[in-house]
Amino acid sequence: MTKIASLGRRGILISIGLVGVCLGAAAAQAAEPNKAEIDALKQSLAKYEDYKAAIRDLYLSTVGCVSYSGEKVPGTMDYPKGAMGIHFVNVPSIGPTVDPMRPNVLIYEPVDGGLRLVGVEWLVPLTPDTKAPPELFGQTFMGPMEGHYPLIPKEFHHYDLHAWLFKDNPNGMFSPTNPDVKCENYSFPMPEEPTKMVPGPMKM
Ligand SMILES: [Cu+2]
Repeated sequence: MTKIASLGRRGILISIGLVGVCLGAAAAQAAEPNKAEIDALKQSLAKYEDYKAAIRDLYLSTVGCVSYSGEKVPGTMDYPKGAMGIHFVNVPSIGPTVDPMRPNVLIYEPVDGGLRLVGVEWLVPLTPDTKAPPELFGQTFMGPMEGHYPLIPKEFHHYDLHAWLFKDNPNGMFSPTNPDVKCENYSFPMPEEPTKMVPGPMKM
């Protein structure tokens, strides 16, 4: 993996071309998450079903309900058609290490004029010291990629992992988008272009 970082520009371009294939393979090989671990996590986060509790703990809303059309664009993330929902981000917790019990983002779906907690996300910034993509629950983080513009600056190069803990995802608990999460009938829909990949260590 670290070899990729030392490859020339050409190597990086080739690697990016392979990303779609690699992500598919990584998902297929990912270990089954430990059920007890996931249950404990869900239990500790259940208080955030009330979004006001999340805000009091500084998970702040980024307002737009993010979704992707499923369009495949070379050099970008392979996001299946579906939504990522409304991200409530706890900025102070974002750093080089991840706490499995404290995701950096809570994800809400707009439902009947309210907000339903549906998932969580961990974010790890890409730095010159990054040797390999982070892993959690036997899953390798996706990326590295740009920030999800326009709600996050493009310059925020990072890895991320989504977990749909509170709403089933037909594509799997750790798929980045959930086709069953809807942004329609909400005042701030935010359809986004698939996020650009950036060079850096990734798992093949
Ligand atoms: Cu997300």
